[in-house]
Amino acid sequence: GRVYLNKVFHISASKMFELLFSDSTFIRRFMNVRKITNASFTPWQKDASGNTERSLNYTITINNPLIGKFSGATENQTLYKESREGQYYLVDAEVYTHDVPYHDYFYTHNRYCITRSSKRKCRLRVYTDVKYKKQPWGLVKSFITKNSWSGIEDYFRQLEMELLEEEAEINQAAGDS
Ligand code: YK8
Repeated sequence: GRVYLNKVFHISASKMFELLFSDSTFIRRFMNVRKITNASFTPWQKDASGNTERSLNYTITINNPLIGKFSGATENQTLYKESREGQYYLVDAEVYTHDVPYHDYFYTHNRYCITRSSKRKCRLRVYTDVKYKKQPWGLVKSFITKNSWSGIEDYFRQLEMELLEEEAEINQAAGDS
């Protein structure tokens, strides 16, 4: 896997969790920018093991002439019970794209880790891996991997930029640095 984001933001850990993992204006706006449409979220719900889960369905827009322009996607998120309100949040997200070539071969695993570094600061770390459900032919595998990494890299680069803007807004509104 790879680490796409590993950065301290001048945003509290609980605020960061709210921005990324609730039906926030921030995430709605970010989805708009990424042309992710028809988004629906289930509420967070505790499962039998004590973790909390929810799932998202949306349509992604793809900038790749080899693939169709749109694909439906499902993202299953798990907030682990080891998470501590305001201190530490660990979320795993499995993203399945339904309408791209070879979609039945792979999915993407994103791990988001938010850790409090001070009252108004947190570190956000995102680790990503492309997982295979079936072993494709070598050439197909490298094709999937290459196309996935570029799309994922682009997504998290933009997420970082949008978070930096949000950070500036939050801290300006708070009237302190
Ligand atoms: C989530 C990983 C792969 C997929 C895509 C597939 C190409 C298939 C290659 C063929 C289109 C929001 C991506 C980037 C779509 C977007 C997914 C997003 C960014 C030719 C073999 C959607 C995070 C996320 C995870 C995985 C991304 C897909 O929150 O290349």
